[in-house]
Amino acid sequence: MKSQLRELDIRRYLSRRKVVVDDYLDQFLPAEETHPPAVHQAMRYSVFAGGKRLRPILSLATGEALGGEFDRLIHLACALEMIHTYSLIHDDLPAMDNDDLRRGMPTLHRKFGEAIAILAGDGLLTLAFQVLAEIPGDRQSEGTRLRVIHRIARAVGTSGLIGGQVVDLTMEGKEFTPQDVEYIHSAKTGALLQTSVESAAILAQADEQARRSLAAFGGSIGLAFQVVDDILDVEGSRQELGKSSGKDEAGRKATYPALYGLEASRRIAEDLVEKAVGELGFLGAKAEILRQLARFITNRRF
Ligand code: GRG
Repeated sequence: MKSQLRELDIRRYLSRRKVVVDDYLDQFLPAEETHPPAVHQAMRYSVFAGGKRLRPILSLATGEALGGEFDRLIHLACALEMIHTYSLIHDDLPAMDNDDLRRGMPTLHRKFGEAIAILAGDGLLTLAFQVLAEIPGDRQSEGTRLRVIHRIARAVGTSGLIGGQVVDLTMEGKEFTPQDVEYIHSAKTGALLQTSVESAAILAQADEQARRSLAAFGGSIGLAFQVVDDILDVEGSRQELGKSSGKDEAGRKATYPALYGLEASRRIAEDLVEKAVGELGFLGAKAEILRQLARFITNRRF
């Protein structure tokens, strides 16, 4: 009963925060009619096609638990969602996963064509760094802003997202080891989730020990998130997920269920979340939202 109530609470929290994040995304993104409209319409189409806004919400929740300022954190939160949306757009392209459904809507290249989809993805990635460079603050906070930008660039580049995607694509149909799968998941998916937490800690000027604990928390929930995504690809329906399912097995992708089976994968995800929650002790009651967000990751159905 208590855990059902918690689940309801966290879902309500997520939907309230999504409204706030969407409002600011709307302000940061150029209006559809801004010249040249084709690319701005496409950027807005993908950003507002749906999405749980987990990365921005994790970022806001972390920063706020540490007493960070909302006006600064919201720049970080929206930049992370722009980067995430760019990665989804490019991942769906014919040259990559060739998907026709994302967030319950036709993928961007199906709707606007491949060239505009590539450019809209590039536009979102670039705008994200502009929005980060515009984090408000006095001269003293410039160093902090630079550290945040550097941390995010590392998570998104060849040592993170792009590196993970390259190994994922090149391993398709080949024999893979547990180390391969852990690398792919941690880099492709985990890095952005981890940096959503860690960059918020940096922006809120957490001390070194707190930053490390939060980075460990983010790393574990990031990996757990992708393990659950692998499970949902086997168990979830296209309607529930708003994207195609069953593609991992068909494409002989490197996944946790392929390595360990569904039951063991579920246990791995739960253990990762418990390990993550164990890092939050220093925050006491202030970490309650982060704890619930972490548990939502293993309980989610979409
Ligand atoms: C840079 C081309 C390129 C790719 C990088 C991150 C990535 C690699 C590709 C994105 C596609 C993908 C399957 C990523 C795995 C992470 C994942 C499960 C994304 C979906 O995240 P959710 O569930 O999506 O948070 P919503 O729609 O709710 O935002």
